Amino acid sequence: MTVALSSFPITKKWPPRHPDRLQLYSLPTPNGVKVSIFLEETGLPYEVHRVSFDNRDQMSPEFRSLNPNNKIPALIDPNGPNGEPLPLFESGAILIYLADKTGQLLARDGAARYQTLQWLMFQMGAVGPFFGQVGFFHKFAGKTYEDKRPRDRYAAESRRLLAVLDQQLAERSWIIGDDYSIADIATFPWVNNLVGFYGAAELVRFDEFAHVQRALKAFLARPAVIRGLNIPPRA
Ligand SMILES: N[C@@H](CCC(=O)N[C@@H](CS)C(=O)NCC(=O)O)C(=O)O
Repeated sequence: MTVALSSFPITKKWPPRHPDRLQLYSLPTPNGVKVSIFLEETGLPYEVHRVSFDNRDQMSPEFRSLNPNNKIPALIDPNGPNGEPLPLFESGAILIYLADKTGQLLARDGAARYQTLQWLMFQMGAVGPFFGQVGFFHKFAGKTYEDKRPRDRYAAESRRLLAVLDQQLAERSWIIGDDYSIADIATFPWVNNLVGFYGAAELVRFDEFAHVQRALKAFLARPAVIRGLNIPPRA
């Protein structure tokens, strides 16, 4: 029996205008834009709904019915496996699912598939969490803490991660080689955020990572990235 999209409580708070399209619930944060950039790169039809942090939308019962971890991005594919709607959260899982659905930006099999997933996990398990802590201690509430040891610890680890990435990019255009992939889509929004919005370029001495700088510049020049970085618009 096919489950209707309307049976998902989240559709009561954010009614779909195009129920046949992917429903994305997001904001243009480094995790949110991974999905909008992927969708813009591939042209998969979707409808985006803004989850306002100012209104604490992520804590609403409707949003939590889709993601009990109350974080964006989350999505529903009305036409998932076996034609049933598929609800998903966690940006890495969403990227893998959409890449497999479209056959784009992740090899279907072979070494390249697992190398892409390896670097995606590197982003999910290390780059995102550590860069995020730099944001907290350098730009947000933790900025006023007198004890600078937490900030310095996260900045040092972020520098180390940037060095790993720099070495990987020294002989490659993109993270896994000549092919742009979901590993790049997951990683560069975080690098961009670290040195842009968080203002931590000096703290992590970003000028020492020439290969990361070059790849970030190429990433930010892609038309789909330019669009995706502002989807959904903040207001
Ligand atoms: N591991 C999760 C992390 C998601 C996440 O941290 N999202 C942030 C925005 S970048 C969020 O929704 N924050 C709202 C909150 O914590 O209340 C993913 O990659 O999807």
